[in-house]
Amino acid sequence: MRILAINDISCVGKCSLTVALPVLSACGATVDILPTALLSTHTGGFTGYTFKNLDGEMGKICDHWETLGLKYDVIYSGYLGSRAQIAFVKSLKERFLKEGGKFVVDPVLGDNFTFYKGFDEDFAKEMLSLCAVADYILPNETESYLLTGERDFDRALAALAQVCPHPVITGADAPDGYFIYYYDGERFRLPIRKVEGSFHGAGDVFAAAFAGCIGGGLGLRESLTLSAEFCYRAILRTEKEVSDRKYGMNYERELYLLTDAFKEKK
Ligand code: PXL
Repeated sequence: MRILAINDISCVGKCSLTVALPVLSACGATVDILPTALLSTHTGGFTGYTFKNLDGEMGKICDHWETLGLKYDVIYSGYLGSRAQIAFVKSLKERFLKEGGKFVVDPVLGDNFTFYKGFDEDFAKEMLSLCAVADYILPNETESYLLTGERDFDRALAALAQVCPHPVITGADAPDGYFIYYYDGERFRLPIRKVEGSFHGAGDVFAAAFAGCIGGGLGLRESLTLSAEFCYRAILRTEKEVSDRKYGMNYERELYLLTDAFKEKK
């Protein structure tokens, strides 16, 4: 299984590519990376960070790859640094996804019902157009709202199902519990365990695990269940071991859950 991970490199504060590489590797994938931006830290909670947009490099990198004839079983995209970049990533499906391959989009926009720094309504609109070419999208509850304008999860999921065949709303805090809402021909809810508080990088840990599971041949529900369990255990560990949550999740010692699940698979 060969996966292309498109995401930024935040040098400090575990998220994006520094998480995607180990997590996807644990699922047995060969991982190639297309960095979208280079930051000294991620943008959530740090001040004074450096930010270098890699728009100019991405096109050249992909032109070179075309000469190598590279094709992917899964393309997984996360944090994108500009609207132009979103348009560019859309074109990569055509150029690099194998016939029958899967395009997984984590529409990284925000958390706690606000946009991450540098993102706005226009950016969300462009992100929705990327969702429209994806097989699976993984918005958190904030992103599902920013993409659809709906706070109600059933209505948000229904709106997203008009755009993409398999929308997944991760970590939905509903009146009757905490769920993953997803659409697979009809609407389903998967109950998940909740830990109070917010954990930076949790969305990236979950999304990378999901891309690895779905690329590794697990079904949709099975992929969601395993990714949620992996993420939950990493959250428990982080809660115990990490005093400053902006530095990200301690997921490393839970990677065996993924390696074990995939050890019999080719
Ligand atoms: O984890 C999402 C994310 C990814 N990349 C960058 C971010 C964030 C969230 O803050 O700032 C650069």
